[in-house]
Amino acid sequence: MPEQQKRGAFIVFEGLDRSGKSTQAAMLVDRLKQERADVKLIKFPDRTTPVGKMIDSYLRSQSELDDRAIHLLFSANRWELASHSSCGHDHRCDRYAFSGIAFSFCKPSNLSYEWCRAPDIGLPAPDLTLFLDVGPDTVKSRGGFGEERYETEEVQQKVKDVFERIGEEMGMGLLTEGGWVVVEGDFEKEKVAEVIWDWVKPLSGGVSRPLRTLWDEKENKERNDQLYI
Ligand code: NYM
Ligand code: MG
Repeated sequence: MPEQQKRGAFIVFEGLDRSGKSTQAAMLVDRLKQERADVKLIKFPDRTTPVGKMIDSYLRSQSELDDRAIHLLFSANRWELASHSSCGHDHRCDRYAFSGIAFSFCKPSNLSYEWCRAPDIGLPAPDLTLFLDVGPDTVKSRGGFGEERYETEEVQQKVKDVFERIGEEMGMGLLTEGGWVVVEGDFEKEKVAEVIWDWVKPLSGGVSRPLRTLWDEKENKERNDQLYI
């Protein structure tokens, strides 16, 4: 495919609370901006939209919501951005649908895994998801931990277990279907950034294959033949 038809890669950062995602996403965007001007960093939840404001109030325990209702709000928050801005183009994203599943599935109300995944089916799929692997015992000692809902060691351990399941399902590695990569996050931030750069570099010149969609069965059948960058 000619260079000019390449699109920007859609790269997602996932991990526990206080695992360093926001820092690494910002460092990566700064680095990429030296090469291309159109790199955009988005973050979920996006607390600035009307839906995002409801989420923010819930996370800060200023309001109570049914577990299903808040789950659907998190998903709606992604869909509102997916339809406004072409979410899959030139974007680096701090959290995505995987956080949606991980944090809701481990709640005591026992929502099923399939139910948690369903509202996000059809969203733009990342080309690469970098899971920043930092243990619950580490994040609990980081500044600010405990200020928001879900920030307990017990919840973070459960969330980590669900993220592992998601990673296995997505498929590990850059050229496999889900592009899920585990990055050891318990090092100095510059060192972690270098490891991340090694993964991102092959995608930094753009991607040829069409943007895929998350968990779309029809597309899943077709896409295994198209694993080229
Ligand atoms: N969270 C985030 C969810 O429960 N579901 C979601 O879909 C997303 C995107 O919100 N504890 C949780 C994970 C975090 C919290 O995220 C706020 P952040 O990145 O700390 O602002
Ligand atoms: Mg947080």
